[in-house]
Amino acid sequence: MFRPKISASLMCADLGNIAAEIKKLEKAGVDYLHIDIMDGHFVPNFTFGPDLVKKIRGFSHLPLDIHLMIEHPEQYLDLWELKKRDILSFHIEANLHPQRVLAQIKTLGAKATIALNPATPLSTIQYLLPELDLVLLMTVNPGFAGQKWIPAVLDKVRELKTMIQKQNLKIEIEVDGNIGEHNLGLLKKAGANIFVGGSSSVFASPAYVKNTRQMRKPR
Ligand code: S6P
Ligand code: MG
Repeated sequence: MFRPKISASLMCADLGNIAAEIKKLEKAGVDYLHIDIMDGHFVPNFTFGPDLVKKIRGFSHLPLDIHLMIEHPEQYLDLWELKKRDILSFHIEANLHPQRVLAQIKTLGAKATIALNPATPLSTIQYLLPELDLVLLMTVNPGFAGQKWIPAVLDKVRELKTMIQKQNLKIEIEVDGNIGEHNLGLLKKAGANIFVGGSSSVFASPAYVKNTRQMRKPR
């Protein structure tokens, strides 16, 4: 049976109590901790860095889903002490030699993932599909939590799923940005299987167990 994977976006957690928050997320049964890394250039905001990521590893067994929203991602791949089940994504808009970066991520042991902004066409990754473990489709323009999703991405998810099936590949599709009750069913039907839970879902109230269960509800 299809089981949606939930990646909880730590940017939306109570950062003053991050260890306790992560324990709550573990109890809620999320599959990944989604960690947004921003550099103030690729996106107009800053978030976490490698020291905090190291600390998080110290108090959670969950795999990390590290989303690099930075320029020159190729220079910062080995900062995260990647483990086998981790996801490491970088933006196609931020790199000119993606095959090289994907191969490096695989060597470091994580799932090789490319992220696309809402306006970036799928043709940019057409020739990369065989190198990919996962594609992260942004449903908002990256940089901030609490935005409204861009429904045009729904067609993009559908189109990507078709491209993957045509080539008989096993690539997961993750969606990120304002994922919640209003669009989960649509995105799931379109072909997504990993859902980033932020202020619109997992963190919408303090009841993380209930909120996560709600995201997994068959629809
Ligand atoms: C946005 C970032 C996302 C957010 C997430 C927050 O730049 O990549 O991962 O943290 O979208 O969730 P929400 O429900 O507030 O959009
Ligand atoms: Mg993200």
